[in-house]
Amino acid sequence: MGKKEITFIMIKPDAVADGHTGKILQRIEAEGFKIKGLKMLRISLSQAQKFYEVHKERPFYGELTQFMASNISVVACLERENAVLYWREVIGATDPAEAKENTIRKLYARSKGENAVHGSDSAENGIIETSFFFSGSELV
Ligand code: FUP
Repeated sequence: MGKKEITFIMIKPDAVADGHTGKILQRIEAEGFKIKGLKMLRISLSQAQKFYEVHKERPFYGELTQFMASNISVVACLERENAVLYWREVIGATDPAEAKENTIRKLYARSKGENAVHGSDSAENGIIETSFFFSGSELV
């Protein structure tokens, strides 16, 4: 058996606005994740800019950060064996046109830029990104 790991995920403004929040939370539980923290919020532009700072020089940075601050998101910390890679399998490729059947992005994303969900890319970032949005007392 693999080791338990945490990952940080977001249900982005497109998926919340399009009414997919409940189905995505149901999928999270069906895939065997334990929800360690969960909240709904409107991410500020400065939070979005800081969160995606790694993409600062990329041409899509402005659009991406404005989109993330445009409406309500759901943020969560999930625990599971191999949580980081498993969640990235469940969500599929960044561009929904390239995502496999039945992945969350294939099912629900609007486009490559408005792609329904986020998932950390490493166990280390799972911890860093979780602490960006959650204090210790907000996690079980
Ligand atoms: P992912 O790890 O799949 O979320 O993808 P990246 O970290 O590469 O990109 C982060 C976000 O930037 C994506 F979710 C959407 C946005 N993005 C674009 O809008 N255009 C691109 O070409 C690549 C990423």
